[in-house]
Amino acid sequence: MEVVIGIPAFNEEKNIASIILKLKKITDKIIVCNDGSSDLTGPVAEKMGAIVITHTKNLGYGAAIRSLFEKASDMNADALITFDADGQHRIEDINPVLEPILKNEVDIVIGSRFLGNNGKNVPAYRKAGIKTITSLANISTDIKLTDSQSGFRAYNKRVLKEITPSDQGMGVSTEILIKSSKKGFKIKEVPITILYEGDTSTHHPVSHGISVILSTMKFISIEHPLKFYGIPGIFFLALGLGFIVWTIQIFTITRQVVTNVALIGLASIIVATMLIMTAIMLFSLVNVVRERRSE
Ligand SMILES: Nc1nc2c(ncn2[C@@H]2O[C@H](COP(=O)(O)OP(=O)(O)O)[C@@H](O)[C@H]2O)c(=O)[nH]1
Ligand SMILES: [Mg+2]
Repeated sequence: MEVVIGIPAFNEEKNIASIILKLKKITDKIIVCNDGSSDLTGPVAEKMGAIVITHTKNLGYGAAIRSLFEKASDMNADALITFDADGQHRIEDINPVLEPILKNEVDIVIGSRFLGNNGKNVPAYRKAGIKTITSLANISTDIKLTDSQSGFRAYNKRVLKEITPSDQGMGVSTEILIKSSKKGFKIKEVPITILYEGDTSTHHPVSHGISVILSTMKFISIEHPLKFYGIPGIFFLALGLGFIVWTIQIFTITRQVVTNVALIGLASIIVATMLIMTAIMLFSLVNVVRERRSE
């Protein structure tokens, strides 16, 4: 089995050499996606013998994952492991993450920071953010995950061939899971230990969290437009009709229109119409695009 390790890297000259050196014990097929770094990440990685994909400007984590998928697929890899460049992941966790793929048990393995009893290292505010995003992602995937945001994963060949990540940023982690679940790929989590020493984050946690939540909602809405817009649409329709009926009832008794009640009714019906139209239009659009793609 040809195993490739892919490392997304943005300004990681401090860590990249030692990581590549350690990973060499596992495979000599190491790809680094140097995503517009302004430091020596690219030259250092190349010197260490990695295959380097260069983005001339910073496109984001998701764009790097996409480049790694494409390169691994071109190399005809049987498995791709994604591994962070900042030294937070441990080399000794690679075997457990890879094993279910080698045994052909599942298609994707996620190295979870929370499975078992090992969430202790994760700062509380990060834990809260990751949990929120993961519960959002769980709406759309069949299995109940504990860590949808881990960058430490293994993918088999089928996933590399069939999934094309499109999110440019950190939202790619949930995007891949939502698309994979739709295709019926099997996903499993195994516990890993995450290290928090030194500089471990590129982005501010708040903007990072918000952008991932928005992106996850986008992918859920595309995968399940009828549910995503239709259910709130029906809710607002019922609410609006309720207020209109109420307005009429008051009118028949008092011959007066209570404007506030009537306005809430009208506004709800307008919102409902918009949501229901969005649901139908998006549903049709997504299906037309899918049909064209499979022609
Ligand atoms: N290619 C690329 N990689 C990035 C970017 N931002 C972060 N990374 C890499 O993605 C990995 C995880 O990023 P990090 O900021 O540590 O995420 P966190 O630990 O979840 O906060 C590291 O290897 C980073 O070098 C980016 O804009 N482009
Ligand atoms: Mg990190």
